[in-house]
Amino acid sequence: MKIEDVQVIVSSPTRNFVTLKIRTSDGVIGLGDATLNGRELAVASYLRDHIGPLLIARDPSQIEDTWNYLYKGAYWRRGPVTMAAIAAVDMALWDIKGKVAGLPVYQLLGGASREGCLAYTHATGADMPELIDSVHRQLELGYRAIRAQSGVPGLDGVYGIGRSDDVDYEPAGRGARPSEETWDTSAYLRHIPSVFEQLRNQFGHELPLLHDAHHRLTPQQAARLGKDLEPYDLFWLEDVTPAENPSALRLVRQHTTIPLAIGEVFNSIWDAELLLREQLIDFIRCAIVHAGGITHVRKIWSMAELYQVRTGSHGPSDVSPIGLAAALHMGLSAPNFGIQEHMRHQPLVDEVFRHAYRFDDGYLHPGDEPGLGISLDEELATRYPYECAYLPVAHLPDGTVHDW
Ligand code: CS2
Ligand code: MG
Repeated sequence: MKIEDVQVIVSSPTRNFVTLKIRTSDGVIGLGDATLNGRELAVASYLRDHIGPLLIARDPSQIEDTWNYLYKGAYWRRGPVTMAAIAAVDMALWDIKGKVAGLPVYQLLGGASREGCLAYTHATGADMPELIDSVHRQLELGYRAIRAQSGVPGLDGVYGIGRSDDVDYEPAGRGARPSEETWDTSAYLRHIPSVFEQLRNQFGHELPLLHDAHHRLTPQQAARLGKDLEPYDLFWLEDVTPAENPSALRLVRQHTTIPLAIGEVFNSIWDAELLLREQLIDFIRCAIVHAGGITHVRKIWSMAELYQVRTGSHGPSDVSPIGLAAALHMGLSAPNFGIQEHMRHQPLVDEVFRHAYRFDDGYLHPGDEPGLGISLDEELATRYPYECAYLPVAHLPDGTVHDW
């Protein structure tokens, strides 16, 4: 069997997705997610112009070899664009391997280690009453772990605070330029502990609560936030400092016992290596789509296992259902699975990407269809062409561009 056709489909059923479709000489189709929020077309070009032609006539069963061919062969390694493109090829090849074997991918990865993957979802509110309502809504939907994000008094809008439907949280509207948000770390640090105090008073101490700081703090500020939140027993505090400096977490770790999670912007095991080896984190959060696919993330997770670090795959709505399915097959089988992020996709997205995975009573299961368990309605997808959209840019009140 040989790879006969490689297609890149960029579509925007409510938001942009880049999808790779590989067809073999036996007519088996494999799908991969290559979505890089705000930089989608760069990955599409990498796949179309540089990777697609190299895949023709290769043996689709040689997943590891193809991964190394694309990674080592290019000379230019790593980076989100390269690694998302390689990830898409990798997912599609695992999908094909599962379909050929007649097995769901989790069976190829060693079989189930648990009955389902514990999921957390987002609750958001501009103020406390809104946030409490949002937590209630998510609990009613069946979630058993909640990430809580809140508005900050004095700031107009804070990234991650959703609109009313709890599904979208990026700024409404798309456009040729990113929107701008004002950020004030002092106001944030003063406010957030009281948010978790009120959530604990309202929902008790057993509900796992998570919080995302979006890389906006210095190590000293992160240490202070961790200490201030300790009484509220968070499941994790996410992305406290900018991700490209792993040693920043040494200082944070020295000062707080709050569990730390990081990794959604990582694209290689080398981003995680020091954090794992020095046990500076408790959860590794790489997205399968942004870190080289199943083949590479499996290595990151195996290294994490040695250091008692559990997984917490990135799974917001900009990861397509294909990327989420890949995370669930890995999550179901990995010994050190921790939790899976789950932001529901809009109904139209679920129509374009029909999926075998299901959410039930707080847990996600990848389903038992052969491969990843996703089928793409291409005709429907092409009715929604790409629209330019960016993540917002954060700046301080005086206009200085800020980390995020
Ligand atoms: C967030 C993401 O889900 C998360 O934890 O940090 O929403 C992230 O901001 C987006 O995926 C960026 O594309
Ligand atoms: Mg995050």
